[in-house]
Amino acid sequence: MSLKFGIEFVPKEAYWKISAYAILAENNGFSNLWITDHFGNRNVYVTLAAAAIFTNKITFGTGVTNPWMINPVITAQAIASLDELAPGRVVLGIGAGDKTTLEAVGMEMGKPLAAVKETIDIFRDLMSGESVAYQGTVFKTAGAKFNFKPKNKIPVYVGAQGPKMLEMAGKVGDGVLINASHPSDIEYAVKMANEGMKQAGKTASDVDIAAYTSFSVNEDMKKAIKAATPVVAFIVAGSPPPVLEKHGINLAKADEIRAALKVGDFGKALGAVTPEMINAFSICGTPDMCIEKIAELKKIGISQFVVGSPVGPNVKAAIDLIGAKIIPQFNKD
Ligand code: F42
Repeated sequence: MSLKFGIEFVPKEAYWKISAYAILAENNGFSNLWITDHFGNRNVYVTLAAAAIFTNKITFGTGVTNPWMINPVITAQAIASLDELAPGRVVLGIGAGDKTTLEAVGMEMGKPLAAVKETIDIFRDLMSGESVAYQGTVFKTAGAKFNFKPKNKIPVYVGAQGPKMLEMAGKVGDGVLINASHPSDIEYAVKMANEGMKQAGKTASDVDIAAYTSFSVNEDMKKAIKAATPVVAFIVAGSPPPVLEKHGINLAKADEIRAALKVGDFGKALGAVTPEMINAFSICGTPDMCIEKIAELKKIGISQFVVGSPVGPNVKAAIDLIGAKIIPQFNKD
């Protein structure tokens, strides 16, 4: 089976720049475009709307939104409206939400598993065009209904890391977005998602399992690593000790990075990033090095490989390089 390629963009860039990247990605053989959702960046739906208008065939969606910042009915409304801009090309990506970001606006995560599941239920019910009376533990609706009729069945992808969320993603999702880059993390996540799929009587072709990686490619390995280093520093700073220990990462070094980032000393933070950290939390290097690592993930069972930030030291050049040298390697079988 061939492997699909997706690409993630963070809308810290304006809509026109991401639209230009989206066009380039589409022309280079990427099938999926994912836009992240954090309130500090540009709005995810404005960014997606622009990308929808400027592209022709790439499938696109939130990568990922959450149940807390936007009520599920508005999420459904936004996705249904996007589907009118680009019929049949839209997906919903939903996850528990980023704890730090939520706390910054005084929101508590509450029951993440229930909230994500209930958002998916309400989303699907509303998309059917019927009046929805839903009694969840987190969300309730009393006769919510759209005044327009959504036309297409829209796939739902669940962003998941924890064992229960992964299992639920496999059980109820049309896709799973696994935010990890290392084979051991992907292997565990695929196993948990498969568990959920089994419970629902699903087979591999029913759920698109995506590795949502931190990625950097360049013909010069050192340049690729240099571009990945800031992203890895932030991942290390945000990772709990068990995750760091699992990858043999020195906790004192991780503390050093966290402390330096907190006071804005980026030089010190980036200087403390080790090769072990780069290896654990990114896929980076020359095209050949990346091909080898992607092939390993494919063997584990992923069906989509998502090229995430930073993509490469030069985003445009990296997209062209992926299209010329990497994607064709996975279109052969
Ligand atoms: N987060 C964002 O805010 N923006 C993004 O753009 C974004 C992109 C993204 C892409 C892929 C991806 O996989 C994740 C992404 N995230 C993004 C992060 C995402 O929002 C989550 O923060 C991340 O996936 C971590 O969530 P998790 O799947 O590990 O779930 C956490 C919350 C968790 O604790 N899960 C437990 C588990 O085992 O899976 C479940 C805990 C549980 O069972 N809770 C009970 C319940 O009902 O929810 C309640 C327990 C109680 O005590 O009340």
